[in-house]
Amino acid sequence: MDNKTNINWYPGHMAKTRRLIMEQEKLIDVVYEIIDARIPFSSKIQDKDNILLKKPRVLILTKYDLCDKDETNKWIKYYEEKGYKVVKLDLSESSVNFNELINITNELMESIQQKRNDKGMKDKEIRVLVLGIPNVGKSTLINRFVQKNVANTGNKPGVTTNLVWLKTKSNVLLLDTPGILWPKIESEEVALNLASMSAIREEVLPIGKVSWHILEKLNKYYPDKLSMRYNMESLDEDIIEVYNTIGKKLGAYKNGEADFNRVSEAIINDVKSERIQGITFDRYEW
Ligand SMILES: Nc1nc2c(ncn2[C@@H]2O[C@H](COP(=O)(O)OP(=O)(O)O)[C@@H](O)[C@H]2O)c(=O)[nH]1
Ligand SMILES: [Mg+2]
Repeated sequence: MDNKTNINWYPGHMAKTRRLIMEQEKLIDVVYEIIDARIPFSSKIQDKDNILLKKPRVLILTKYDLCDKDETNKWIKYYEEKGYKVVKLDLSESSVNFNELINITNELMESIQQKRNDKGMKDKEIRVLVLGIPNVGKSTLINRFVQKNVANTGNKPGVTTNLVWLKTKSNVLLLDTPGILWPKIESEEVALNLASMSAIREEVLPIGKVSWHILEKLNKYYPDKLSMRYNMESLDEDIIEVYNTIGKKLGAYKNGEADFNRVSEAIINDVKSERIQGITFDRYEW
């Protein structure tokens, strides 16, 4: 296995995305920063790498249905104590209640709207940019939030032609293309957490390392889920034995050892396809 991990890999188009977003700065009222509830630390863009930090911001934890709520709620508390407005969402169902998000968005805009009212102007529609790293649910959020069956696109006067604002059932307008940022991966732990939740892909980390990481986390925090998923009577401390057990079950076991790649793919896919859920890999107190 390749032990040299290029965790600082940074795709070229990310720099371009950053620049494009910054060009639209004036048009954006509020930022929705999206993170994955299963990795509330690892999927968060750290302040120094973040953008539009002066804009009012809501931190949205998606995939709340898939997380370990006890652990994720500690992170929510942590972010709230840091001053973030936090909303948790389960976007797995097509009908999602966005009232809390809408209310918070309006609260964040209150003083700006008040200044307009003082000048005799009406409240403005609130223009929101959805921001986050890959695979956290940005597109799903936009699709669920946008009013369906309505001609919901079209350029507003004064807006650059390539920007399309989508209407929702509220006074919130969403920019049709989310801002995709790349995480600054400062530790292998973070990289592996991201890869475990498919936020970064195989080019960055070998699948053997990723599957090993998933098994270690399950073994440590969720042994019942591990033994239930792979139908193992007693959990072996030796993770190699877990690979062997899975390999035998999959028919991927030859000459006394598991086919490491096939078993790794199966493990990663078990998380991806939500066969293993109720898990949170970041721990607030390590
Ligand atoms: N179970 C569940 N899956 C979600 C949720 N939000 C997004 N997903 C899934 O996560 C994957 C990535 O979502 P997507 O919107 O494409 O992420 P993006 O790359 O940030 O735009 C898709 O398979 C979605 O169906 C959620 O709240 N719950
Ligand atoms: Mg997307």
